[in-house]
Parts: sequence; C-alpha cells; structure tokens
Amino acid sequence: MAVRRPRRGAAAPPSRSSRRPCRVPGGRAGAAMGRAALLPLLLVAAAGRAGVSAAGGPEVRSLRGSWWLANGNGSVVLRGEVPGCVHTALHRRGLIQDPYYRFNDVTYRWISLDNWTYSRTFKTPFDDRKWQKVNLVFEGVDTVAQILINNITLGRTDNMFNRYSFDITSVIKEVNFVEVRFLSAVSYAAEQSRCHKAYSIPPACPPPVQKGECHANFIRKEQCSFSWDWGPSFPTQGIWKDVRIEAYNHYHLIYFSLTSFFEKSAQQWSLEIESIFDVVSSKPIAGLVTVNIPKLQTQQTFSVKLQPGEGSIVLLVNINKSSTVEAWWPNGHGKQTGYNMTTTFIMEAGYQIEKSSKAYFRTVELVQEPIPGSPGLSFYFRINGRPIFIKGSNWIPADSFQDRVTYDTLWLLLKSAADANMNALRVWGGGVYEQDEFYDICDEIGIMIWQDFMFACALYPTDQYYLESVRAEVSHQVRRLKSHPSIILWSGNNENEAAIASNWFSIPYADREVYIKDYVMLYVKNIREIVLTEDKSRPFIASSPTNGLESVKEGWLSQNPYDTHYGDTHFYDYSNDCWNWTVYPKTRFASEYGFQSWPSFSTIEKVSSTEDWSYTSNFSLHRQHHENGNDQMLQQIEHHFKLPQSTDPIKKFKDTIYLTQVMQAQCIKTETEFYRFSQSEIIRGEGHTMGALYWQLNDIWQAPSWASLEYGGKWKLLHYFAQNFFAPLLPVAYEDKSVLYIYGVSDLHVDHKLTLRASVSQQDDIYIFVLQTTAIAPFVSLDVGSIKGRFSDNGFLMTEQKKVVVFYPWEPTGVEELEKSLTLTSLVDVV
Ligand code: BMA
Repeated sequence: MAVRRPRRGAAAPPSRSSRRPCRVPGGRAGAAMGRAALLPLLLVAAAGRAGVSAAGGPEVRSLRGSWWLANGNGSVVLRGEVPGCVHTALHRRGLIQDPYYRFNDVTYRWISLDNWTYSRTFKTPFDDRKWQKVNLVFEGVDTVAQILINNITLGRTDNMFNRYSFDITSVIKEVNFVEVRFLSAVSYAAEQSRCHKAYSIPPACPPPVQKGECHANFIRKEQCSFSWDWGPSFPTQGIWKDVRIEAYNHYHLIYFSLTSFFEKSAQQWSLEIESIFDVVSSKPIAGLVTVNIPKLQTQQTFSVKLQPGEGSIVLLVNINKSSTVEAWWPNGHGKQTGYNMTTTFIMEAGYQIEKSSKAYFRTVELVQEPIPGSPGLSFYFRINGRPIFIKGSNWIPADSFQDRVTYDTLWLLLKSAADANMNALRVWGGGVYEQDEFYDICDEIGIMIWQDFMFACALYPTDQYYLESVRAEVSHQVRRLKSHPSIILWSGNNENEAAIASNWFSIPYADREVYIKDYVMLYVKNIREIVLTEDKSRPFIASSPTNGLESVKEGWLSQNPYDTHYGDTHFYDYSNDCWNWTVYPKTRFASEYGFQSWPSFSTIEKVSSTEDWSYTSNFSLHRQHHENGNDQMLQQIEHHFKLPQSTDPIKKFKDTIYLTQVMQAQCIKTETEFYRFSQSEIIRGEGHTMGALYWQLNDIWQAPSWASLEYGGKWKLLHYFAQNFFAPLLPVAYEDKSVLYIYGVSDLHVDHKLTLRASVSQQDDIYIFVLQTTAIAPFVSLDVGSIKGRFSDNGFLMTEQKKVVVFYPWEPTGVEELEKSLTLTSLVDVV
C-alpha cells in the first residue's frame, strides 16, 4: 500500500484512543478548549441555497476539491476528494479494490474501524479584516469529528444530517490549516451505548446474516450504513457535502423557502416566504422586500426590520386573483407548472439581495374521516382537492458511498419510476434525507414524496444531548426541503411504533412505559413540535405503519399499528402462495409490501468471479442479508414452476435468477392489483385502499433484494410489470377475468415447444426488436447484458406470432452490439 506524507508539517494526526468521555447533557463533549473556548460556536440549524447577486455581498470560498487523508497512526496517507469519503478515496487511488467486489464489505471493515483525519491548507482569498464575520460552513460531515483550524478546536460534529457553521472571525489567517479529525462511527456508537447506563436501547446488533455493526441507533448517521437486510455495512467517514468559507458584513441570508396555501372561502392562493438571516450589526436593519411573479401579475413590497442575531422574517404574498394559477400536479394527473419569481431585499445597510426561485402551487390533505359501512377511518391524500391513489415504491440510498450518487444516477432512477406510471415514492427512514437535486427532479416530473425522518426499526435514546442534535437536524432538514411541492408528508420514523406495539425486542411488560415515554418524547414532543412550527403546509404522522388519528387517540402508540381499518400498513408474507390474493390485507393504504429477487447476471457478474456463479455458492449466501431469503425465493417459485435442473451450473444459475424475477414480478403484480382493486369497495368493513407503495424501488449494491431497479438502474422484470400494473387504465377485475388470465399464464408453460427469434433495427435514437414465436411463450424476458437502457415492455406473455418491442438506450450503442448481447428467455427455456 502506497504511503505518502502530507505536504504540511502537521503530518499524520496524533493517534487517539477510541474511548471518549460520555456526553454531558446540555453541552458538547470535549467542546473547544483553551483559546477556542473564547470563540462563540454557532451551530446554525439552517441550510442555505440562498444565492445573492449584488456587489458588496458575502465572499464565498469553496473548500471542495483535494484534501489530505490519513488514518489513525499515519501509516496510510493519501489524497481524497471533498465531498467524498475514505472508501471512495482509497478506491480511486487504487489502494483498495472495488468495495462491492465479492466479500470486500467484510474484508474492508478495518477502514470504518480506523479514525481518519481530513486536512488541507487554504489561503484566505480576501482581506479578512474587512469582514465582521467569517464562518467555516460544512453542509454535511459524516459523522463524528473534531474540527480544527490553525490547531485551534472550533467544535465537534456528531450528526451527519446537520449543517455546521463555525465562527472563525478571530482565528482566520492569511494561510490556514484546517483539520477534520474523525472518530470511527462504529466505536462512537458502541461507546454511546455503553454510556447509556440506565437501561438498554435495543436492538444492540443487527442479525448475523447482515454482517453488520452494532448500535446504529446511538449515532445520527445513515442507519443502513451499519448494514441492512438488503445492504452491506460501510459506515463511512468523510466530508460528504459542500464545505466553504463565507464572510459578510451587516447581514447574511442563510435560508430562504416558499410554501403555498389556498384559502377555499376566498378562492385565494397565497405564498408564505420565509427568510432566515444572521444579522451581525448591533442595531436592527430596516429595508424593503419586493416579491415579483410576472406571469401571475403579482408584485408586492413589504417593509421589514431585521433584528441582531439569527432570526427569520415571514412574508405572505397574495396572488392576484385575476390571474389563473396552474397548480402543480402529480405524474399522470396534470402538469408540474412552476412560476418564476424574484425576491429583492433592499436594506438600509449593506448590500442588496436578489433571489430567484420557482413558486409552485399545490395543496395536500391527509384525509382521515369515517367511512360509511366501515369501522375506523379513511387514510388518503387529497391533492388540490382531488383524492389521488398513491402508486409507487420505497426509496433507499442509491449507493453506500453518497459521493457516487450523481445527478444522472438520480435522474435515471426517478425517471424510471415515472416511466413505470408511479406518482409517488417514500424516502424511507433508514437512509438519508436526499440531496436537493433529488427533490428538484421529483418536482419536475411529478413524483410525490412521503418523507420519513431518519429513524428505523429501532428504539432511540432521548437524553438531552441527543435531543438537541435531533432538534437541529429536524429544523435544518425541514427548512431545506419545505419549498418542494413534491413532498406531501412528513413521517416520524420507520416501524418504530410497530416495534414497541408488537414488542420486537422482547421488552418485559414492566419496563414498557420507559420506552413509550422515550417514543413520545422523540417523535411527538420534539420532532412533531418542530415540524408543526416550521411547516404548516403539509401533514405529519409519527410513524409508518401507524393508525394515524387512532394512534394519537391511544397515546401515539396503538395496540396494533397494522390495523386495516386505520392508517397505513406494511405487509410481508413469504410462505403463502403469493398468487393467492386472499392472503393480502385489505388495508386503507399499503405503504410497504414486497418479495425478493436476484438482480440479472450481467449485474452480478461485475462483482463476482466464476466460482461464485451458482445459487448456493458462498458468494450467493454472503450477498443475501435476509435470513433464509434465497430459500424463500425458491419456495415461492415452486408454488408454480419447476426449479431449474440444468447440468450446466451457469445456465442453472441464470435460469434461477430469471425465475426469481418472474416470481417477484408476478407476486407484486397480484398484490398491487388487489390493492388497486380494493379502492372502490368495502368488504366486511375493509377496503377503500388508496395507496400502494411496494418495497423497494432501488438497490444500494448488487445483491438479492426487494428492488425493481438493479444497482446501476437496470430494470428487473418487476419494473416492467409495474409499468403495466400501475398503468392509468388497468382492468383489475380480479374476481373474474383477470384471475383467469393470470392463472392461465401459469398453466401454459409446461408442454409447449417454441422457437423465438429476434431481429433488431434502428430508428433515430431507439432500437426496434421484432420477436417471432412459433408457440405461446410465457414471461418472455429480453436482456442485453450491461448495455444501459430499457425496453418498452418485458416479461410479457407472447400469444401472437409477432411482437415489436422498443429499446431506449441510456448511452450510445448499435444494432450489432445489441444483437451480440441479446439473450431471450421464456419459461420454456428453463430446464
Ligand atoms: C421493511 C422495511 C425495511 C426492510 C424491508 C424488508 O421493514 O422498512 O426495514 O428492508 O421491510 O425486510
């Protein structure tokens, strides 16, 4: 391994013991010492995408780019990019292999157990004496670190979802040395758990099959980075978002947001504009703010006064009633119209700010009201006054290494969701609050977002220090995200109401109250309170699944959060035959349900070697993080198909992969059609289902999982099926025709011989595949290996002799390349 020294004298950071004192309530553990103790430490709980555009404005110097990275004892020193993480840096420098290759998640565990330091020098690009305030701003630090500038400690970070701003006015020099000394997230979490002496907070560790790390619930970090039942353990360290120096006089806009409201009685749209400032002058600053939305013939001027310190001003703009406002609609229901708008701040002191943004108009209501003929309450979304059936899936982080998630990655995955006729996704609570671009794309293509707060499948501490950190996180994220019309709901956590109600962690009855108290303290008294203060434009629920208002009535924890008469449900059943729709709960809203499958061979091939290519190889077992997952898939297949018998091991592996995908697609089609069909009926008090979000949309790596999109974006058969079962006009006539149709398909495969041929031709940017068959072919799958793109249809039943399928490439390709890569499989090819 190459070892180099950094250019600066600081060389390798001093090695630190992984043991640190427990946190002190109300203070920051080991907060700035010596000189630094005199510095006011500003933890700004707000994000700024606030752009300014006039002379005299703040000076901003980005510290993105190349930094030095060193491990704890200085034996590994390398250059790495910021934003980024240690794993990506080591991989880019060739010091480690692809972390996703074979068993590397376990082999490279040492990286996360070490304590790394990021450092760099920078020249102050301005005369620092000219500025009243200079800040060092981190948009995201992953996660536990001590921040130093010129050997002076500025403070500590412990929450990757916060934004940190340190006042460096009195310590900045002409040339500066900045260091971010990380502590292993794994060691920190273990230590926090050890310090929490009064009672344990389960779960201690993930199940062994996940090969993960323990005590993820003790650190405010992407919970699935300690492993999940579809993902590896890579508890990264790094500066994962932007970092910069900003200098200003008088005042500085640190956050700017818009939310829309509609007053029914007056038939009036209005916009609430919130601006959060840091005012450094000792006296209030008065000025004028002008808001202009030319297309809506709306212009309004307000006189404002900014008070010293951090504070906000809220303006309410009424939209000109003689203009027609086009609302923002979800995919499939209308256009996603937005209006260009400018907000100009002209203040008596300092500079002028001109902020350009897009104003969207849409309302959202979560309707929970009695249903005639049914006990319980409804649970559905009314968008712009219209009840909308929510169709879609659940989103998990697109990569273990967030710096690899580009705009293109997000676009491809989200566009694939929209192309499959989805109108919504749930950003699940075990991952991250996604980057701004994610929500920008959703706004643009009409994907509604059910946004969880990042707590999942665990109980959490509520000591004062922890709560302070969460409170800062929640205000920051709500302020950052609330302008997005795509977000229709805030939700406190994933499955934590259910975890207590169903006693997942075997808590003795006598101790239950402590955990209930913690639950209410965290999600209701803190998170909910902040959300309600920060954002009045969309609903909040405390958990998913929940009974909604019924849970509230029962003290926020209902006896059975899976009750089909209230709220949303999660439902998993791997043992019953998934084609039997009677096993599914007739719920008000299905926010999670799913079945696993394997990703296609071309995806697996990239991270494995020949010896791995069998369903029972060590590799296949290693990648499966869900107990008995591989067997469960075979059992489900066996309900309807013969298991592959080929003597050629690779053919057998490929056939099995294909069958897992057929099975998954068919199972979720059956279940989703059941939910869609249940929309318009009440049977024995159950029904009026108004949402179907299957688990899960995307993958974090190449492994078996519930996803319909493979790592890299390739569509599994399920995703092609989703395009059909989410189609706007779907005949979901289960009781009669559709049941016969679906079961008819399964009956056809056994004794039919057929020949399938594929000719490919090009037409502009698309490719036309003409398929010919001599007999009926069930579940025809077209696969062009690693060529990026998608077909217009796949996994279909071919009853006609000829079928035309279009291939939409995502990168340049050619007829010859496609022909070479094409494999055609149908059920009759499986031997
Ligand atoms: C639900 C999710 C995830 C999990 C999935 C599959 O519980 O919330 O935690 O990955 O089921 O088991």
